Amino acid sequence: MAFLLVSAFFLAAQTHGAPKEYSQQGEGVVLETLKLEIGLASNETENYSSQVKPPGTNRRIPQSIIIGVRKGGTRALLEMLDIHPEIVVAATEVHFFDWDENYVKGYDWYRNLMPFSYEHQITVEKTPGYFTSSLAPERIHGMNSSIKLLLILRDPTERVISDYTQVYYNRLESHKPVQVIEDIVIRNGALNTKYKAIQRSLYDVHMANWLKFFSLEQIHIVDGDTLIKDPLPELQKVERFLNLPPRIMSTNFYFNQTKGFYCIRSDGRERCLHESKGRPHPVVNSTVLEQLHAYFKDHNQNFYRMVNRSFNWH
Ligand SMILES: *[C@@H]1O[C@H](CO)[C@@H](O)[C@H](O)[C@H]1NC(C)=O
Ligand SMILES: *[C@@H]1O[C@H](CO)[C@@H](O)[C@H](O)[C@H]1NC(C)=O
Ligand SMILES: *[C@@H]1O[C@H](CO)[C@@H](O)[C@H](O)[C@H]1NC(C)=O
Ligand SMILES: *[C@@H]1O[C@H](CO)[C@@H](O)[C@H](O)[C@H]1NC(C)=O
Ligand SMILES: *[C@@H]1O[C@H](CO)[C@@H](O)[C@H](O)[C@H]1NC(C)=O
Ligand SMILES: CC(=O)N[C@H]1CO[C@H](CO)[C@@H](O)[C@@H]1O
Repeated sequence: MAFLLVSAFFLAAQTHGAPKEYSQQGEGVVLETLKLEIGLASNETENYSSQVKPPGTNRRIPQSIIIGVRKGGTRALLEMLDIHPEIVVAATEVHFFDWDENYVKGYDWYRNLMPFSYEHQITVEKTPGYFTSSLAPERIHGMNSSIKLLLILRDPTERVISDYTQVYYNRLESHKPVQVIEDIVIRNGALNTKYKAIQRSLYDVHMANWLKFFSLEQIHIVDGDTLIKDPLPELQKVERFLNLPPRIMSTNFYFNQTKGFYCIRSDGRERCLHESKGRPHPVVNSTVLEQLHAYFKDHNQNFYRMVNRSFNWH
C-alpha cells in the first residue's frame, strides 16, 4: 500500500511539472512507467510514435545504458541524471536486449521507444534486467561496441532483501500467497542458493559476461549505497564518465527529513524517490543475514578484483 501511495505521488510530480526542453512524457507514457514498476507487462508502445516531434530533434538509440542491477537504485539514478540538460531518458524499461520477443522487433522498434533528442544530447535507457541477462552483453555490443554502460550496485545482501520485498508486495497486490524471507532463503537448514534473488546478487558471475565484450573503461559503476546518502559526488563521476559538462548541482537536491531521503528539484519539478519506493523492509533473522554475508563474501572479493575497486559491502 505504501508503495502505491509513493508511486502515485511520483506520478503527480511528473505530470504537473514543467517540461524540460520539450514535453517528452505524455500521460500514457507515464502510466506505462507505473505499470512496469508494479510489474504489469503491456505492449502499448504505439503511443510513442504519436508524440509531437519538436523541430530539430530525432529519436536516437541510446549512447549510454543503465544495465542494472535490479533493486540497485536504477530508477533514482535515471531520474537524477535526467536533471542534466544534455541527457534525455527513456520513460520505460524497454527490455529490448533481454527479452527475445522484443529483440526480434529490431533496432527501429527500439529507437521508437526513445525520447526525442537534439544532436548534442545523450539518450539514456535503463533496464535493470540487462545486467543478469546472459544475452544482453553480446547484443548490446552488436549494436554499439563503444557504448558507455552504467551499472549501479549496492550491498548484495541488502539487494536480496529489497528484491524479496518487491516480489512480496507484488504478490500481495495480486492476492497471491506470500512467505517470510527466511522460509525462502533457507531450505533444509542451508542457504537456498537457487533463489533468484540470491543469484542476481552474484555480481562477479554476471560481470564476467560483460567483460567478455566490454572493457572495464566502458563500464562505470555507481555506488548505489552512496548515491542514496549523498547523490552529488556519484553523479559528478557519471558526468565525467559521459564527458558532459558539470550541470548537476547540490541545489538540485533537498533532504526530506520525514521521508529520510533526497528529493530532486529541477526545472520547477519536484520529485521524491527512494530505493525501495517507500516499502518497508522486513527485519531479517540475524543468523540468516550472517549466512547471506558469508555466502557473498568470496563473490564480492572476486568482483573487487575483477573491477579493480572495492566497496563497503559486508
Ligand atoms: C498487444 O496489444 C494488442 C492491441 O493493443 C492486443 O490485442 C494484444 O493482445 C497485446 N499483446 C500482448 C502480448 O499483450
Ligand atoms: C556509440 O556510443 C558512443 C559512446 O556513447 C557514442 O559516442 C557513439 O555515438 C555511439 N554510436 C552510435 C552509432 O550510436
Ligand atoms: C517531506 O515528506 C513528507 C512526508 O511524505 C511530506 O509530507 C512533505 O511535504 C515533504 N516535504 C518536502 C519539503 O518535500
Ligand atoms: C534465527 O533463526 C535460527 C534458526 O535458523 C534460530 O535458531 C534463531 O533463534 C533465530 N533468531 C531469532 C532472533 O529469531
Ligand atoms: C587499478 O586502480 C588503480 C587506482 O585505483 C590504478 O592505479 C591501476 O592502474 C588499476 N589497475 C588496472 C589493472 O586497471
Ligand atoms: C495512438 C494511441 O495508441 N493512443 C493511445 C495513447 O494512450 C492513451 C491512454 O492510455 C489512449 O487513450 C490512446 O488511445
